[in-house]
Amino acid sequence: MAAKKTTKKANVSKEELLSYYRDMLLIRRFEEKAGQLYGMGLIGGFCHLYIGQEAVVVGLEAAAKDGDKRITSYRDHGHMLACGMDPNGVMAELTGREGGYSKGKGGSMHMFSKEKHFYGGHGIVAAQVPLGAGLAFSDKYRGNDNVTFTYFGDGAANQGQVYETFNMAALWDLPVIFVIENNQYAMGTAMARSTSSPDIYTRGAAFGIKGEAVDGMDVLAVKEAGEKAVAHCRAGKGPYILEVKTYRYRGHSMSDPAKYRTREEVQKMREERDCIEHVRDMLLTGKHATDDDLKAIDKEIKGIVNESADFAKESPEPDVSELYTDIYLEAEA
Ligand SMILES: Cc1ncc(C[n+]2csc(CCOP(=O)(O)OP(=O)(O)O)c2C)c(N)n1
Ligand SMILES: [Mg+2]
Repeated sequence: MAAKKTTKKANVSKEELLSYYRDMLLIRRFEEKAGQLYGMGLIGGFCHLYIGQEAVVVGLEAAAKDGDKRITSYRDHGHMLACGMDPNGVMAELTGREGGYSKGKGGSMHMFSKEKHFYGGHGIVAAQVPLGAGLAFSDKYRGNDNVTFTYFGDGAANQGQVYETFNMAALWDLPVIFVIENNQYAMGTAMARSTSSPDIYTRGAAFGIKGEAVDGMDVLAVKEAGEKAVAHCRAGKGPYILEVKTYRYRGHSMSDPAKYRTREEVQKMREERDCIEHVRDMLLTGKHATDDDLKAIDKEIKGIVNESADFAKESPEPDVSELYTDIYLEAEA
């Protein structure tokens, strides 16, 4: 189960709360729409939705600055939207269309944005972890103060390459934040069946890497922990581990019937711990927004998501000649 509710009396402005609400809602509605398009056969292959985990990326993006990098697994749509990538380009990539971020040739798991410093989208479990350390190495080498957010799951945390990476990141004081999105399951395997210790964040101790666990259903707690980790990295103190306790509401991918957990378990999380409802409550009880204000935001988000779906349906499929492009880097003359 995710960590207990930990929100202290929040020192947060109305504007901040509204922006977190908006950003988390955009991810949720976008993912719901992606699920629908998948059901209609417009999205092929695999599709891993991020519903339930929205507070993780939104909280951490609130702690980031321009120039910081991010890299993650296949469950990546939320990360792309949270760092400001265009919903139209993301949705069109999901449907394999020319207007997509990889011109329709990459799909859900292979999208990148140089402009937003988003380095994918990786289908091989934990492959992004050494790559993330490499990105951080490049910043250290260049002598700037950027940090790299390297996201991976509780299942990925059991991969050997994670520990090879921890060693190098600590040895070279790389400015990388290892964000373990602990959503309690790796495909159909509950964490207790695969992982020897429930506290994954302690696994950096052998390498001298500081770590902490955070309530991932609370966007403010995530942001606060993110700011601490970022300050550590920017000060040149090396890597930091954040184990963010979260929960995915949907199956592992769209083809997962999720028979390994009860409906009641999912329902309980939705009803008692939902990250969007939590901010909604704060906005209403703090009188920062009225029901009508929130309805207007909901409407605006729905409009953005519907537009992205229309764009994704209307954009043409890539031309056959595109099979031969973007394979090798063209040498400059
Ligand atoms: C090296 C490798 N082994 C196995 C798989 C199959 N696989 C895909 S996702 C996954 C589970 C990963 O779970 P976790 O790291 O907790 O991430 P989550 O899906 O929960 O976000 C597995 C075993 C793979 N893609 N790559
Ligand atoms: Mg997991």
